[in-house]
Amino acid sequence: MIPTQTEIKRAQELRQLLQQASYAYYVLDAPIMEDAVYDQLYRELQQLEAEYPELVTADSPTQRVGEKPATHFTSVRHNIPLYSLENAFNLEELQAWEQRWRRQVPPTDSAEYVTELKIDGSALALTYQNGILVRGATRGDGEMGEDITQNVRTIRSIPLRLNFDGLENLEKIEVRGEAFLPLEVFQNLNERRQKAGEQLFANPRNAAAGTLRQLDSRIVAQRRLDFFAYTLHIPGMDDASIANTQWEALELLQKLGFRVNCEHRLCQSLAEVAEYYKYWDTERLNLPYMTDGVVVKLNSYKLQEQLGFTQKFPRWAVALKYPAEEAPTRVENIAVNVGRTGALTPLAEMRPVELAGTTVSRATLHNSDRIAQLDIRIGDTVIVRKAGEIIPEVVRVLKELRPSDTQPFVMPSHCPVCGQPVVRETGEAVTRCVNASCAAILKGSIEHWVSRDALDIKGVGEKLVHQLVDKGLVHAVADLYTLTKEQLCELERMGQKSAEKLIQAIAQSKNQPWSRVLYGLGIRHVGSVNAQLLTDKYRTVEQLATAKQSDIEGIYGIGAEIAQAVYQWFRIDANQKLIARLKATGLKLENTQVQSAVSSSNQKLAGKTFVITGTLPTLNREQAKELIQTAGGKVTDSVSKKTDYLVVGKDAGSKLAKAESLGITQLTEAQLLEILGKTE
Ligand code: 0OX
Repeated sequence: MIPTQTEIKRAQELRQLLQQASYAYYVLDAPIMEDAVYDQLYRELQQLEAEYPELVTADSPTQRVGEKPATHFTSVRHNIPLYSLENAFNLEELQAWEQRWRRQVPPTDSAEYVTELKIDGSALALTYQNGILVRGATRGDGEMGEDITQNVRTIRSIPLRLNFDGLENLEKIEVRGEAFLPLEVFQNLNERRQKAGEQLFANPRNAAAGTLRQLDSRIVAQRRLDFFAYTLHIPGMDDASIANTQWEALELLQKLGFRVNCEHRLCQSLAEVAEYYKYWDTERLNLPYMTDGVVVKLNSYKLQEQLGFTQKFPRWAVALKYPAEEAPTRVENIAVNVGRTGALTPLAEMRPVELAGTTVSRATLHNSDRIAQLDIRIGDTVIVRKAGEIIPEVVRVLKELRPSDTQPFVMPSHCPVCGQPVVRETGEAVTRCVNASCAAILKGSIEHWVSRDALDIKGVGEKLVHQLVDKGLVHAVADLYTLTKEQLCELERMGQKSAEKLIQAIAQSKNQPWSRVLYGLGIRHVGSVNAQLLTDKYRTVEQLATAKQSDIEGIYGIGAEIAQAVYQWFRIDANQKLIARLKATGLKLENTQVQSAVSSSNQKLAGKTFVITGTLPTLNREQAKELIQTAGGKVTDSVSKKTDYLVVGKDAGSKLAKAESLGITQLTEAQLLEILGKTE
């Protein structure tokens, strides 16, 4: 079918409206449209495009998320190399830089500088052809980068189409800037990774770089990367014809629709630059993103041109770094912690040192590989950095200061808590204690079991858990359910009333749904979202325990690593016994609601709230809605805490990200039909 003129015009109009709304929200931080209205217009455009694929354009807001994960990234040569910046670590070095550049140009009295905050993220090179984003690439080695266009498209503050009024003759534009993860997003991401037993990102920069190199752009879209633009090039055209200064370039970038960091200043002297630098030294700790210095640029393009570049750097710009985030200190001990997954984490205990406003005395050394790489030893003087102003890390060892009697650190061959041999599997960086009854693992697993997203047992904190394990009252989570008032009353600061309350809270947790029980078991990689996905498919523990690994992997959203971890967990005898005990205590190890729904045939989705997003493969929106409603479910337009399921189709929009952030279970059309018993 061919679209009518009205449909063509409507698609254009919708694209424009959505672009404007997105620009106002993500770039200007001043929304002009309600979320619900945005979603409605987005859906209308999606439907039009689904009906007439020829209406899809590269700059359509629906094109922000790709449908298929990439298998690899292609290497690309940058049209103009991406230079890095020379560093200055204090104001003397800054002065030396000024003296150097002044010697290389005819004498000039005054020189204006533009100062910008140095965003600690990952540099990106964006290419626009006739105003449309055609390529997004990583910096790489400055000459060659990787083509990550599909991932770059997911960054909402990067325009897919430039606001081109009066600049239509600019055939090709290259824009450079910094992609970054806002600190809050970074913290949330790490919290989720911790809960799922995954390795944490050391700082927002690593998290941003790692995210940009994700092969699945749907994951990138959920991570909420942001972008500040800072340079503009027009290949083959004298840059001065569109801007004469860096200041004008920043203004132009804003006009074109980019987010430019609003803290840039025009300085008439180095003294003003110094003021800016000093002001932000403390103030930057209040910013919602990471900065590691200030970039000082000569404002005049003419001066920039005269100065040119060295092999690596522009001579007309310098990064004035904040050095206080790193400091030397001595390693007094290397302790080894055992977490709930049994992972042994070496921890440097150091002489306390002031870093970015806090006292640091411990830093994780991650694993044996990292220790070997650093060759860190007890007695060494090391440089510690407060990475991301959050997690302290040891950056390097000052070997020249090493005392003569130090010994290389060796990971213990036996668990420091239970004394059993530890294992390090081939290809794994982590050494683990695999003794299921190890007190450290046990304490960690009980703390996880009682935590808010798991069985949510109020009143059982870290101290109590330690007492219960150390006194031998609890050897497995199942023992919590046989604790008596008398046993509890013998513990420190435990009265009759508190003991009764505790027993009641523990008993109440038997009403928690199967998905929480599964999450509470603490299987590696099974966070609460994955637990929901698994229990939606496997409605009883027996079904899950006997499922084939390939079937588990077949669930949308469950990858090979997760499937393997789940499959292996149920193959361990002690775990099977634990399940049997938990079942005997009356905990829910099956989906009672859906089960009874199956038997009551036509009201399978009673009490459940659904939201539909994206284009489903076979059903249109109305058909899906009708099916859900007929089965007793409710369909609403926007995602909230009350949403039970998000039915996701192709090109899902902002709802998918919101659902992800709220941990709402996602279903494909096929999964929905399966629940409804509508599959052949
Ligand atoms: C930043 C940043 C980095 C690029 C090459 C010449 C000047 N991380 O915020 N680089 C530049 O500009 C360089 N500006 C910045 N603001």
